[in-house]
Amino acid sequence: MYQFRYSVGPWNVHAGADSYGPATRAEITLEEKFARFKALGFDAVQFHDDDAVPNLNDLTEEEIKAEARRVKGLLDKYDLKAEFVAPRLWMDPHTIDGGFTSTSEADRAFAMWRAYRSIDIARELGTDLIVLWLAREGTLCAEAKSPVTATKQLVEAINAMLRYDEHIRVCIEPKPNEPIDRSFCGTIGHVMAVSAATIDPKRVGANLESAHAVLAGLDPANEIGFALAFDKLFTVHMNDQNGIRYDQDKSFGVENLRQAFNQVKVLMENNYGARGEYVGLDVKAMRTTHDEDSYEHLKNSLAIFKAMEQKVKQYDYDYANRLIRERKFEQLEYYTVKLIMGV
Ligand code: XUL
Ligand code: MN
Repeated sequence: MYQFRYSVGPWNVHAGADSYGPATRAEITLEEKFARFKALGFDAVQFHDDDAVPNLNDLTEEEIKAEARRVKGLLDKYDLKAEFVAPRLWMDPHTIDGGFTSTSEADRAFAMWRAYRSIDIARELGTDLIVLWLAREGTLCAEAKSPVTATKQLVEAINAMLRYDEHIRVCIEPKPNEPIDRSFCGTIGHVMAVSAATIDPKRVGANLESAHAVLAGLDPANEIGFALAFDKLFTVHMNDQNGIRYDQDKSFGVENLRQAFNQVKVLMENNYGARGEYVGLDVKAMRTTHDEDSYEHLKNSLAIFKAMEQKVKQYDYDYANRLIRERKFEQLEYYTVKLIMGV
C-alpha cells in the first residue's frame, strides 16, 4: 500500500498575532521553516504567491519568475516539492471588496493579474496546482453584490486561468464565512457546481478543509467523500475546529477524534494519494505557544493523523460489514468508538 505524503504551508508556523492582539513569538525565516518541515517528515510545501515572492506587486513579471526560481532552489536544497500556489487576494489594498467578485472593475483586473502571476510562480516551483481560497468572494453587506453575477464572475475568472495555461489545475477551497459574512462558494457542493460550469471541469477540483466543513455545519468526511465521488479531491487541509465559531485551525483530531478517524478512513478507502495527492495540514499554533514550541502543533497533527491510519488498518471490515448487513448500527458505532479509544 502506498504511503501518504504530507504538505504544510509557511503560514502554519506564525508569530501568534490575532485580530485582537499582536504577535507573541518571533518571526522565522522561510529557509528555517523548510529545514524544520523536512526534519518533521513533510514532503512538500504549500505557498501563497507572496510566501514565494514577497512584494510581488512591485516586481516585473520576469523578476517574479526569477525570485520563484530562487525559492525552487531552496526547496531542492531540502528535498521538498511545492504542492500548490494560492493567490493571496485578501491582504491587498486592491482587494478590500474581494478579488474576482469585487464591485470594482479595476480590482477585478488586479485579481486576475495576481492569479496569472500565481500560475507563473507555480510553473517555476514545479507544480501545476493553483488553490483558490475565496476569502472575500462574498458580502459584508448582503445587498452589495448579486449572487448570480458573482457566481458567473467566479466561473469566468477560473476559465481565464484555465485558458492562460492549458496544463494548470485549479482547486477551490470552500469556506462558508470569515472574513466575509456570506460566501458565494461555501461548501464542496458549491465547488462541484462551479467546476461543472467551467470550460474544463476535469481541471477544476476541491480542497476540503476540515474546519471549513465544520463552520458550514457539515461533516468533513462526508464533504471529502462528495468530492471523491466526482474524482475532484485535488488536495485537503486537515485540521480541527470546535463548532461554529471563529476559524480555529486546531491540530488535527484534537476536538473530534471520531470525525478525524472518519476523514482518514474515507481517504484510505478511496486510495487518496495514489495519484500524487498530498495530505495537507492547515493548522495553527495557539497564541499562548512559546517560541521553542513553534512546531509542536505540526508534530502532533502528523502523529495523530498517522495514529488514525493505524486505526483504519486495524478496522475489522468483515465484522463491520456483517453488522451493516444485519443493520446492527448500535454495535457498529460501539465497535468503532472502542477501536478509537483503544479499549
Ligand atoms: C483560510 C485558509 C487559508 C487557505 C490558504 O481559512 O484556510 O489558509 O488554506 O490560502
Ligand atoms: Mn486552509
